[in-house]
Amino acid sequence: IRAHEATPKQCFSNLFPFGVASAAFQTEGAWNVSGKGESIWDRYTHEHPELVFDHNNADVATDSYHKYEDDVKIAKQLGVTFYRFSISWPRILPTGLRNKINEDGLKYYHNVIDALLRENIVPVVTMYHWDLPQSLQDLGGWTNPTIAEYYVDYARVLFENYGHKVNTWLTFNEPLSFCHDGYGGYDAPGSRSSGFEDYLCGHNVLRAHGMTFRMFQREFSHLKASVGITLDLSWLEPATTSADDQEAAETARQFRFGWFSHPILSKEGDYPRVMRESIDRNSKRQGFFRSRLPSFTPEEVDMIKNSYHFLGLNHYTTYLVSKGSGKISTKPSFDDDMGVKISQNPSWPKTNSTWLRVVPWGFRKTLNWVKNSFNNPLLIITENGVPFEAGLQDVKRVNYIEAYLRSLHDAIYKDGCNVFGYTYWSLMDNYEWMRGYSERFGLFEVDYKSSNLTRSARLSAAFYSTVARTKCIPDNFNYYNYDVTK
Ligand code: PNW
Repeated sequence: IRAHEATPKQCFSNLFPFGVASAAFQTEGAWNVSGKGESIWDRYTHEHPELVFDHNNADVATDSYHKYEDDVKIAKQLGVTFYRFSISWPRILPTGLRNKINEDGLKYYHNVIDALLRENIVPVVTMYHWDLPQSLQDLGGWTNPTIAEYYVDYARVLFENYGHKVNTWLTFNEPLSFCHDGYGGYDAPGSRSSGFEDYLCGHNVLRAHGMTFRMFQREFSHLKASVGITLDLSWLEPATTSADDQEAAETARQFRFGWFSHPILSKEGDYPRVMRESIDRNSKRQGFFRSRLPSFTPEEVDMIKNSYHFLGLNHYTTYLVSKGSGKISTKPSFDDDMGVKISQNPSWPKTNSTWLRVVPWGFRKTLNWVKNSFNNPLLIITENGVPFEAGLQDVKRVNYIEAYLRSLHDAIYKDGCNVFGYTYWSLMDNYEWMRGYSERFGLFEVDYKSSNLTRSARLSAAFYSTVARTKCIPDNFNYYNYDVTK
């Protein structure tokens, strides 16, 4: 596109599905209701309210456990093709193990799925969106290798009960986030050690994912269903054109995305070479007898390689990468192993998240990088979204969505990226992990002060609804005459 040309109307194919997403812990509430077990996020936010930005917990959240029919109604109002939500492991298996199945929990998700199907909305199910049963964390959580078997048992319960109604499954949401930030940072379960536990977590998540995919192929091949995994990739752009910064940016992509995508999507399988070499080398320099990054057996490499029908991709923002100092501390860390400097350009527009700036061109670059690195795999955008202040006239959110959709459109129709489906995060405002209720990503605003947690359509809901129904990015969207209350 040349700058002087007016923006042409951009349409996606007639079948291109638009959806919205949510996650169990962020919306359901009812944390100890009807037999649900405690999750690591229940425990963490109850024990450490001081670590949550607004000191709140998700005991009620948007009360979707009781108000799921309202949620389905507003999704219907949008005219979306699908709704991506997650199942809470401890609501189904209160102790994490399948010796005790919570019938009320099973029933709840049947109700959600049936309500969606009645309205012709396709359910897309994430099996794990970070809310691990606390009793499994007491055994070491994702650092304990046995958890992979327990996860397969849980996944089997889901296929057995919902397999005839759900045909799109995601095993995990963003292992980078819950391994790096959870087992190496300040997310639940909290106080772990980076450069160690994050790698153990990643290793067992990859094993659990591969084993689940093979179990699905062996036991449920009669179901017409697809199984994938959601990974997050912020675009990582070299800070300058220097060869050093370009190499640093590629190293960062391999650490942050290749960590999980290379074992699953690459021809060779296993961890990216740069990750293996850097962590082996640093471990040796720090006096360890063996590498802090565990190794797969050749059988595991084969099991994990190609264990997907499609890849889910979450994309929000872009970072700049420059060469690191080459120094490492005696205390191990993922960041030292990656060994680069990451920043953002202060001129990029800010949002209500410190980590999220508006950089639409990064979306197209991300998709092209995935296309070129892994032979153009089938992708669904499982999350893209932005937080702004409360209020229904959210022009800034409309602008974000429009700009990112144009970038996506270019990636598909100019560059040939194999993307089928886009998901806005989120249907409505919800509990944003360590940021509590302070960050609002919703197309619908939630009034946390009202007794029934009223959901109200924002301007962005009207905009996104137009996109979802017409499959086109409107070139004449009227920002001011929409009655967002209808
Ligand atoms: C996602 N980053 O996490 C999660 O899947 C959602 O549950 C969450 O509500 C949403 O983003 C908004 O925060 C991310 O630093 C966390 O690029 C961090 C990043 C991206 C996604």
